[in-house]
Amino acid sequence: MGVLNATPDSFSDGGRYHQLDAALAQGRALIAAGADILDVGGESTRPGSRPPDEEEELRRTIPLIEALRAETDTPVSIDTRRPGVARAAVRAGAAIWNDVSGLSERGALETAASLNCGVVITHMRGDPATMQVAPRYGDVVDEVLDALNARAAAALAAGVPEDGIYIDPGVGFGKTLAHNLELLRALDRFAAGRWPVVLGASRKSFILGLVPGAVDPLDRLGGSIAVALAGARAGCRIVRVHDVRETAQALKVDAAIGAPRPVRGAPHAPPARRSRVRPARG
Ligand code: HH2
Repeated sequence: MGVLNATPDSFSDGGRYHQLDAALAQGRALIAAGADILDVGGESTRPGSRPPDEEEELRRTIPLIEALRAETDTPVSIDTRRPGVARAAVRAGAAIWNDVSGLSERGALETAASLNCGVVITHMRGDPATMQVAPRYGDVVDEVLDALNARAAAALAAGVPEDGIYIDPGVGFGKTLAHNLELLRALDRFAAGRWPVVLGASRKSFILGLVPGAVDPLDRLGGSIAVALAGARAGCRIVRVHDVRETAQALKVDAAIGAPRPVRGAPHAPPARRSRVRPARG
C-alpha cells in the first residue's frame, strides 16, 4: 500500500502532494514502483495535529480519487476518520476505507456496512492531538488485540462483509517506543488471528528512538524497510509505506530467500541473540 498524502502538513511528506497535479504524478509513480493499493489521505494524523474541516478534507481527496480512477485500475483506499469523507470517496471510486480511529466516529459502523467496501480498523489510543501524552497499557499486546477484535466483531455485526475486514495495531498511535516494539515483536500473534493484518510503520518517529540521527523522516528508509520485512515475515498481509520501490524490492528478495534452514550437524546451536533496546522515547 503506497502512501499518497494530499496534505500540507503530513509529518514526512506534507506539502509535496498538496496540489492535484503533484498528487496525481505521485500516484502514478507509486503504481510504477509496484504499489498494489494507493492510500489517499487528506488529514495528517501525526501526533499533535488538528484536523482540517470536512469540506477541506473532501476538496483534497475526492478530485484526486476521481482522477486516479479515471486512469488506473489500481485500488484506492481512503485514509479518513470521517464517515462523510469515506462515503464521498467510495462514491468517487475508492474500494477501501482506511480508518486510523477504528470506525469510532458516530455513525462509522453503519456507514462502513452501507458502503460495502473493505475496511482497515486501526488501533489508536485517544486522538492525534493528545495520543502521545503519556500513553499507558497493562499488557499492550493483549489490550490492542482485544480492542481490535472487539471492533472487528462490531463491524461484522453491523453488516460489514467478513472478507473486507482488516486490522492494524496502529504503530505510533498512542504508544511509546517500548509499546511499539512490543507490538512489532508480537505481529505473528496478530497475523494468526481471524483478521488479516495491515502494518503502517513507514518513516515513523519510533525509528528515531532507535536511531538517534534519523531526525529527518526521509532518513528513516532503512528502519522502515526493516519493519516491513519483519511484518511480512510475521504474516502481515499489507504494508503501508512511502518508499514503495525500495520496500517492494526488499520484500521480493526476502521472500525468495525464505526462512533460514536449521543448520545440519548443529542441533544444539545457541539461539540467535536478540538485542534488547531500552525503552526510552516514543
Ligand atoms: N499511519 C498514518 C496514516 N494512516 N493507516 C493505517 N492503516 N496504519 C497506519 O499506521 C497509518 C495510517 C500516519 O502516517 P502518514 O500518513 O505518513 O502521516 P500523516 O498522518 O502525518 O499524514
